[in-house]
Amino acid sequence: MSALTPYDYKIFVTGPFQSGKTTLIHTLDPYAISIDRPLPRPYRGVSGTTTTGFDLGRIAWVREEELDDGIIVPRNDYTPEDHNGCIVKEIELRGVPGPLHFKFVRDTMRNNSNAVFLLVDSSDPDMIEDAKSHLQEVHLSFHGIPHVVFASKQDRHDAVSPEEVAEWVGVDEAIGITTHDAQACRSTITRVLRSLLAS
Ligand SMILES: Nc1nc2c(ncn2[C@@H]2O[C@H](COP(=O)(O)OP(=O)(O)OP(=O)(O)O)[C@@H](O)[C@H]2O)c(=O)[nH]1
Ligand SMILES: [Mg+2]
Repeated sequence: MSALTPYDYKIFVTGPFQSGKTTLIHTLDPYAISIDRPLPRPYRGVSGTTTTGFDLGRIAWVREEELDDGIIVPRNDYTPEDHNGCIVKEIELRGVPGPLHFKFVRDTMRNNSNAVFLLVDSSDPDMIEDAKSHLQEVHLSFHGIPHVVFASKQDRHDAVSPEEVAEWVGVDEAIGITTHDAQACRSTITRVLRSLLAS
C-alpha cells in the first residue's frame, strides 16, 4: 500500500470517558497517534491520559477468503508480498474524546464513517447515563450505518457480563472485549468486522 492509498472503511470509535477507546486503537495499531493530555486527577485510582483531540489508527484487515475472519495487521507493517492473493481492506480507526461536552470534537470526526464502535466500561456503572447519551448521539448523528456496543474491560474482577452491559444501555447485544489482551482483542474485532463489513 502506498502512503496515499485511501482507506476502504472508516470506523468511528466512541463511548464514555475512560471506557478504553484509545487503548483499543493502540492495541490494533501500535503506530496510532493520539492527541491527549494527562488526567487532571486520577480517575478510579488511575493517573492516565484523556483524549482531547482524536486517536488515529490504520490497519489492514487481511482475509484469504471472503468468509474468513482474517487477521489484523498494523498498516505500517503490511507488505503485499506477504499476503499474495488475499482480500485486503484498509481501515481507518478514528477515536474521539469521551466526555459529553466534547461533542463538538466528535461532530468534526463523523464524516464518511462506515461503522461505529461504542465502548462501555463493564466495570463502571457510574458511566451508564453517559453511555446512554453516547448511544443516543450515535442514533441522532448516523443514519444507515451499523454500530456495535462493546462491553470493555472484561478482564476486571468488577466487570459485569456483556449481557448486563447490554441491559444498562438498552440494546439487544454487547460484545465483550479486553483491550489489554491484544490477541483476544484482535480476534474479537476480526469477527465483528466480518459480520459488519464482509460482502
Ligand atoms: N483492566 C483493563 N483496563 C483497561 C482496558 N482498556 C483500557 N483500560 C484502562 O482504562 C483507562 C482508560 O483507557 P483509555 O483507552 O484512555 O480510555 P478512553 O475511552 O480513550 O478515555 P477518554 O479519552 O478519556 O475518553 C486506562 O487506564 C486503560 O489502561 C482493559 O481491557 N482492561
Ligand atoms: Mg481516549
